[in-house]
Amino acid sequence: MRLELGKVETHIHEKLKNGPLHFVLLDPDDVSPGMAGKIAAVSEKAGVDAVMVGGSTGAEGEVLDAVVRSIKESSSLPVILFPGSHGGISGYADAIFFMSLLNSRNPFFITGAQALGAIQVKRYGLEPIPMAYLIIEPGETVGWVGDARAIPRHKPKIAAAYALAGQYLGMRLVYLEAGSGAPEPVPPQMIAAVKSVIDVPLIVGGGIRTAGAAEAAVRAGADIVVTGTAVERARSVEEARKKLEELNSAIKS
Ligand code: 1GP
Repeated sequence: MRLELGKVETHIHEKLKNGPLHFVLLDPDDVSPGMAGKIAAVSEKAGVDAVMVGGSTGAEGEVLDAVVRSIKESSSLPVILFPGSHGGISGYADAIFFMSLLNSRNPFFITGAQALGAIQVKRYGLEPIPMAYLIIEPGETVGWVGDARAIPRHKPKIAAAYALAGQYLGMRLVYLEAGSGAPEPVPPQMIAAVKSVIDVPLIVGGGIRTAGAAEAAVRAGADIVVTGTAVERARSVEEARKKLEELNSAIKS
């Protein structure tokens, strides 16, 4: 059987030909379905390329379904699940980052949750996109929950080794994660070191809240920049729109 890339992954590759992309992450534990829909609508207008939905705690079941459905009703952006475990699967999304937390100490986050979720992904017809997920210090909640041996910020070679191992294991994306709300994003030197050894697209997220930080990530080699907290913290839809435009133009300038 020949494996063909799915619709969302193909779309990502097509868009990457024109430059770096901006994905917005919405955590159903932090945003209501109504707000998620509104943020998705302004994200699309601001030029964001996809919405990721997920989180480490409480992003499951009805709450998750309601957020995904609201986003689908309010925008035509692809919705990609970003699950904390097999509980983070919703049949209403378009695709799922089928991710393995490679530097976890706990096999549950490397292959266990994946085995528990695989049949459901197939049943729902979700497009799985295999991804190497690496936690960089400080790692925040996902680092703690995922029992990660967080890669030290000053050790870019360790990140590069894990990223290349992920690619050789067949993963088609690498995600460097400092953790949602991290005080500092992944260091540019580490992004550059990883970029220099892999051929698959590189996603970077965690702690990117300003145009300067987004620009630095792209300059260092990030293909896709993820922003979550910066947008979720906005006190109004108008404030979210302004933040999204600022981040989006920094990523694409
Ligand atoms: C977290 O990388 C994402 O999984 C986004 O992080 O919330 O800090 O933008 P922020």
